[in-house]
Amino acid sequence: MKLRLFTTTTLILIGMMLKAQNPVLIPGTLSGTEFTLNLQNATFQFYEGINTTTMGANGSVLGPTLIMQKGDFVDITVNNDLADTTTIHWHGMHVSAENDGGPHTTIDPGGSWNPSFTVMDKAATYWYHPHLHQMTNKHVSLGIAGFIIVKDDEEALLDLPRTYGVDDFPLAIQTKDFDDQKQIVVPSNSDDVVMVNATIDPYLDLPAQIVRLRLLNGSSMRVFNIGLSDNRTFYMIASDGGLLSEALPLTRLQMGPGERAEILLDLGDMQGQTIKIMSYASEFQNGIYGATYPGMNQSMILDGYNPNPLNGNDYDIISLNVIAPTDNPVTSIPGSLVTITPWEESASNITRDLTFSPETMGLGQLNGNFLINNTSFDMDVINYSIPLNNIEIWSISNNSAIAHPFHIHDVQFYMLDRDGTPPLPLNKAERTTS
Ligand SMILES: [Cu+2]
Repeated sequence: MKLRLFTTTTLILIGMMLKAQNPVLIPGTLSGTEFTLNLQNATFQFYEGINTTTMGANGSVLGPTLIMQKGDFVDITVNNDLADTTTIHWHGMHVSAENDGGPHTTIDPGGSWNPSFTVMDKAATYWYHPHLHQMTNKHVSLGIAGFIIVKDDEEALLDLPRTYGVDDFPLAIQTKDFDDQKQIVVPSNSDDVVMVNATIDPYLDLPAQIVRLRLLNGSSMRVFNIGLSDNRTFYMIASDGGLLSEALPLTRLQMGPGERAEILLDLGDMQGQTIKIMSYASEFQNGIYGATYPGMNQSMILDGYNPNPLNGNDYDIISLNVIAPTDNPVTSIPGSLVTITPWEESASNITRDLTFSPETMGLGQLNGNFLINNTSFDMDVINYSIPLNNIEIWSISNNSAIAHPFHIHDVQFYMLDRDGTPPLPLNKAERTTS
């Protein structure tokens, strides 16, 4: 009898550990044309009862979702109440350098920054984060990151879910490394805790209908291989730069750091059930941060990388509990979305070759810096001066042993080919990235 009791208790405990415990935090929203962000030092309880030192915008961690309308002239005040100098960058948006919060546009401790610009971007999911030179990782890892949702007339015409927090959810997927006192370690290659919107072991209740998820890989280095636990098809409708021409059915979606994707899930027949968003990292080839080995050569070392249960294994990102549908739900996946007219290749003015390489070759290369065209980033050097409205072909080669994400401030791009092969449908979805 005692043994049975013990057994039952053990099973209940295991059951509790497997069940997602925490309702995912949904950031509040700010909308209109005037926005204020107050950057602050704070503490946040990632773990119940334990205060972790963090940074946040208008709160203890992350920041409010900024909802902007294409064509609006927006005026933003960023107050820096941190002890550190920092910047805030509107990642993915078409914004002039002085308003874009790159490493040169610093805000001193106690200072303010007041960018303003016309929103020229298509409806899509963008994000903001600090971008101080060599401090970006620290400030983002400690907590500052927020979504920007741009809306436009084209998107408004489509029968898509768009009620924030009801059938349209932003999900920032991040991994962090915590020390024994549950403080965030940064920099670190030992990020073994997965969170969504700063919530560890999260769940989200979703209505039994078509729902829209705005996924952001907000991690510093980790790549995710997004899929659903029952391997059901989901539908990608937008990449970093806007809506695709049609909904793209997928069972896997690889997302690099900084990347966003909007997906639709059809949960119409699922009420009462639970599925999970997973990262199927066991499917990664080596040479990706998140694979069993981070370098293409298995002898290559990345300090702190192994052992880590996330590397090369499949793991849960968030549990989705399907609840009753809302009134007037969206019930079908739209076919065509928007018309996209890529620039003509023949219209390009110049081809530039950019080659990534490690600063030092050899088995230790992953621990070192990386270069573009054998050149390191220099705050005082302008590498290219590009005439406004130039159409350019950039040919990107990776001569290092690890995959790198790539993005350009201010501008979006279309993909012509990958290793000489025209884009597959998924790669076409990468047509714009930033
Ligand atoms: Cu950026």
